[in-house]
Amino acid sequence: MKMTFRWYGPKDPITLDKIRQIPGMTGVVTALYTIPVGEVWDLESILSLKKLVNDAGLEMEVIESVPVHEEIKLGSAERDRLIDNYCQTIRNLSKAGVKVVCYNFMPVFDWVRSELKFVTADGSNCLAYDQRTVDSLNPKKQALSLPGWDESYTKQELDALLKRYEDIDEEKLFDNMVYFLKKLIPVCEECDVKMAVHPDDPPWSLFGLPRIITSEEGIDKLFKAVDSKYNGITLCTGSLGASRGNDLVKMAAKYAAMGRVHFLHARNIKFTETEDNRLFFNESPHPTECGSLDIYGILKALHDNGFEGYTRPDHGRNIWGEDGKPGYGLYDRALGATYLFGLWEAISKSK
Ligand code: CS2
Ligand code: MN
Repeated sequence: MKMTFRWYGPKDPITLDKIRQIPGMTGVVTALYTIPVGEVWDLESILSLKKLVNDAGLEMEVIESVPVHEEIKLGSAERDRLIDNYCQTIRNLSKAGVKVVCYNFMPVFDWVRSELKFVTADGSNCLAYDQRTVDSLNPKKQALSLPGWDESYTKQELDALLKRYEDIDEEKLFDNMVYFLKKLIPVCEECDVKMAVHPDDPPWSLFGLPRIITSEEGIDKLFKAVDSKYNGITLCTGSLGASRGNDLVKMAAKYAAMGRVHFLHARNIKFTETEDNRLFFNESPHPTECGSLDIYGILKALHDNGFEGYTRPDHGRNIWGEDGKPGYGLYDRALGATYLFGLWEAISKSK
């Protein structure tokens, strides 16, 4: 396991120097944030980002994310040109020593939460999901915005895009994903870059848009359709874990044994029972004891099944007065990293 930390590039207030001081940290997970979705990431820009990272004593072997253009997800006539661009980006990343690319295949919106600063009992704040609030949102009626979303659309463009998705059900979206990967994976095999799809977060359909990377069934189907080790997953525990039907320990063991887990996002969440049985969870500190997910069991399952990929602490809380990007403050993620690092050492040495 290689411990990494997400870094949002030169504008991130959490600098590379700070990241380097977290025990066990080998590298950062980052991206070129200024290149419009669909355009090729040129080698020169990739190399200058890499230089910044390497000069700080860290590696840049994982990219999160190279976003997939909506035209590819929609399967329109424009997709071939955009897939060619994506392939060229992969070739360029490979020349810079990148080993894993994380991406997602969620239409229009990335992760969805109802609160960005849910205050917990100890005074820290974190991201939370209250089904009642989410059920009341309608992107066709009111403007929605969350950090991490592509905000380059105008209201009209967004409406038009949502309209086009009315014809896309889960089956069509899946076919479009397979079409994309059938062209992309041979390039990845040639240049030794592993694709690691991030599960849908949360793992169910929202606002009438289809979502397909939500469960063991969906992942099995994807692996079968494009059967290559280069077609793998990012095991994001907090994303898949929001659906109580997902047995994460089983999935970790199974997919690690298949050599398909290239990247681990360790995130814990805590469910709260509600009077009306609606779903409510908040993101908790990483240790097993602090949330509802068995982080120890997941790491052990990965270890027992030969996981050798990259790991990063996923979302943390804002603690100690920090006012960081929601999910991406320094302190709680750093605590998470040392916890994960310690767990891994203990699991390794108890063999
Ligand atoms: C991340 C995702 O912040 C997060 O929750 O795990 O935004 C992730 O980067 C993308 O879905 C991957 O493409
Ligand atoms: Mn994640």
